[in-house]
Amino acid sequence: MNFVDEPLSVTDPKVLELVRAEERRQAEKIRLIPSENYVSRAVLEATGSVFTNKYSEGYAGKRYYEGQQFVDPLETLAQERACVLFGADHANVQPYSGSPANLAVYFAFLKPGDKVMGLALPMGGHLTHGWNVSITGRYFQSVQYGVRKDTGRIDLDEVRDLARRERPQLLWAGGTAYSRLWDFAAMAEIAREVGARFAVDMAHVAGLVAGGAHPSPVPHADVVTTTTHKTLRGPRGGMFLCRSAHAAALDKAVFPGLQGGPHDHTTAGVAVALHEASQPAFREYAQNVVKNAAVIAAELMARGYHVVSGGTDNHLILVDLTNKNIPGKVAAKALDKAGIELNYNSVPYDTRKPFDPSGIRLGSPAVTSRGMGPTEMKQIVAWMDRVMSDPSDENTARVATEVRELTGRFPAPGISVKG
Ligand code: DSN
Repeated sequence: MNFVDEPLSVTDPKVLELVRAEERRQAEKIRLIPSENYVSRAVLEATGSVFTNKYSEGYAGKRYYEGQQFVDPLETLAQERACVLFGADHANVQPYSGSPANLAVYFAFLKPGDKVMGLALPMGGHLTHGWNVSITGRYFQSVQYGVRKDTGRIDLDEVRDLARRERPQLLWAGGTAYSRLWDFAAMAEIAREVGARFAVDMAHVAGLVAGGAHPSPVPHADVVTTTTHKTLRGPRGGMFLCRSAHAAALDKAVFPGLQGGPHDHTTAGVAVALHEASQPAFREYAQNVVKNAAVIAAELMARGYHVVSGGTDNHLILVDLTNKNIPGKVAAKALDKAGIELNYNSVPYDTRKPFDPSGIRLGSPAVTSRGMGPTEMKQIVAWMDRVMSDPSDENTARVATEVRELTGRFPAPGISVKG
């Protein structure tokens, strides 16, 4: 047999071993990183398909390579599904991930040196919304808004005042550690008043928007960007949705502006995920994500934890551990040993450094995809509290045993091994 026909177990057992180990890890752990999830077996299958062999620079009907008989209908199907699901005029499913999708917005709408305004990274924003270490904060002037110290929430009066003073050309809404609803209509109004384009990065909440568990930014924004792998539960990828008037400029910014050939195997997985997201079961999942996050936040607060902004409206919870005398990183590492995976994170006005911050960030998408509900959320918070109160190896080992018993009862989607 030619080596190309051998299974992975024969060609590269080392890699297979790592794949199996990662499957087991994902099955055995309680995964609470709010930007992660489990894709379905169908999404895995489509993403691992022979579309990985194809080049297709260009767009359907106008490619720079031959052999597009099946790529064109695939990409068109994904675009149509995205437009129907989110009520958009136009969708582009080619961005490799969220950051390239966001860069396309800059390339389409701004010139280097123009001004961008977004939520600051330490306040819950994203690097690509103008933060200084990102190309978006280096090649563009950037002004950043924050959240109020007393409420942990965005104050629209402050955003409006800053926008009036600074007159940015681009205003971003959206973030990575903001647990409250955005008033997209009000943000759009501010952008209109100062003559800025209004872009929304809905990467974290795209699945909630699709499932009707979060207001949609699509009617309000010039462009909406997203990743496809967070709450939306697709393969790792990116996408944007926009009005027809902006479609040509934004498409051109993705290709040939920023990228070469789209990852057609990812497009296949995205198409499947968009189909799944249009089903009634996905609406139920989205509602349950929000319900589960609310239970986690309430249980943490009942145990004296400082949940930033006093709760959550979405899938995400940000906790300031200062009053518990345990740094975020120490907590996250002890919890990981106990089989509870989340990430250490800066909190607004953090006095500690980003690599050793005061907080942790967690969320409910992956555990909800496993079918866990309020009872399990309460149990998870009880375990978290036990670990953070006593991060010793003996204690984390005891909790890890109990965690594995729970995860064994909730099979991980797309993974055949038992927990
Ligand atoms: N890295 C993503 C997150 O974890 O939120 C944002 O890009």
